[in-house]
Formats: sequence, C-alpha cells, structure tokens
Amino acid sequence: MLLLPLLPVLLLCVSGISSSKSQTCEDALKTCSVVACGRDGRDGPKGEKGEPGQGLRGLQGPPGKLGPPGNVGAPGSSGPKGQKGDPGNNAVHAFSMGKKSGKKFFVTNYETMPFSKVKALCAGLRGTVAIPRNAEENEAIREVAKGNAFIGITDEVTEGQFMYVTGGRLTYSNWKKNEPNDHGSGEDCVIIVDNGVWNDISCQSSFIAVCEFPA
Ligand code: FUC
Ligand code: CA
Ligand code: CA
Repeated sequence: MLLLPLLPVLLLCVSGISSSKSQTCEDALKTCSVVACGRDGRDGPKGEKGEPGQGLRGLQGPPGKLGPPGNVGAPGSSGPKGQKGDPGNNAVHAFSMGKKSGKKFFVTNYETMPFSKVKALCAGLRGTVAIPRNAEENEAIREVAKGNAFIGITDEVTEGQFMYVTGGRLTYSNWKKNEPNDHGSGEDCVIIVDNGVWNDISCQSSFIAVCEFPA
C-alpha cells in the first residue's frame, strides 16, 4: 500500500485517548498504542467577555489640605459685673478736705467767671454747679465761697420761673428782700451774697465758681 507515505503520521489509539489538554501528540505517542497526529487547526472564535476581576483595594490616601477659615461669629453676651473700684484720688482728696459721707461736697478755687463758664468748669470736673436745696447746704456754700458766687438756678427758660439747672422747680429759696427783680435789661442767673441771701443777676457778669459733688 502507498497510503503510509501520503499521510504525515497516522496512528490509531485504541486503548483510550487521554483527556489532558496539555498533552501533546508526541506525549500521546508514548502512552497510546494507536494515535492519530495532524497539523494544528485554526484559532477558534473569540470567547465571551469574562466577569470583572476582584483586584485588591488600594490603601487609604493621606488627609486633604486644611480648608479656608470660617466667617467671624456673632459677639458674645456681656460678662459679669466687675468688683467695685477703689475710691480714687478725688475721693481721697475730698475725704482729706473734711467731706462727710451722705453729704454733698462743695468746692471752689475762688476764680470768677460768667455763668456759662462755671457750668463748663464743673462739668469738666464731673460735677455740677453748686445748688443749695436747704439752709444747711446754703450755709455750706456760703462758707466755701467766702464771696458772691453763682448757684445753679436760673429763669432763662421762662422769665420769673426759677429752675434748677439740673431740672425742676425750686423747693427751697433764700431771696434777699425785693429780689428777684430782673433788674435793668434783665437778670436770669442767681448769686449767693456774703450773708447767704440770694440776688438775681446777669448771667454774663462774673462771680465765684462753686461746684458740687454727690453725697
Ligand atoms: C439791685 C439788684 C440787681 C443789681 C443792682 C445793682 O437792683 O437787684 O441785681 O445788683 O441792685
Ligand atoms: Ca429774670
Ligand atoms: Ca436782682
């Protein structure tokens, strides 16, 4: 027969073909008594896409950068009331000058000036123009002034109606006889004279400045 030279290799394996996929034709020759060996066939069709893999998750990254500052908050509520302060030099001086607790303190430097200046001077000292509200205070002012001094009473708002510069109608007065008389071109301020009686006088005239400080 001339069949054998025409076929590359033809052997029949009759004693069972191995199922191992990695076994080559040459391997089969060793284990099988009859094997048919030919050329490799063409590549088969492409397989279906596989399931997604389950790769290892990466490590957590470093923390991000600091964010921008927030808006300014609303003001807080006010704190608790502080402790009472010390008396200060003014109180020490008033004490050294004989100020009694519960009593007003009257002060002068004997300087004379118009009434508007007296008001400004006393305000600058955190006080007010001296006002006698009773005989005792009237005497205290007279003793301090030792001369004609303005007191904090005027009828500048309504002629003939004397008021305290701090407000309110008079509750005590010590007018000299025939005063107030709004003499000449008018008199709307008041002075306490040597013996303690009062006279209405021009606010533009100059008299001793006396200030008072609280009791
Ligand atoms: C009396 C007073 C006036 C002024 C005049 C000189 O008339 O009432 O205020 O002092 O004297
Ligand atoms: Ca007057
Ligand atoms: Ca007068």
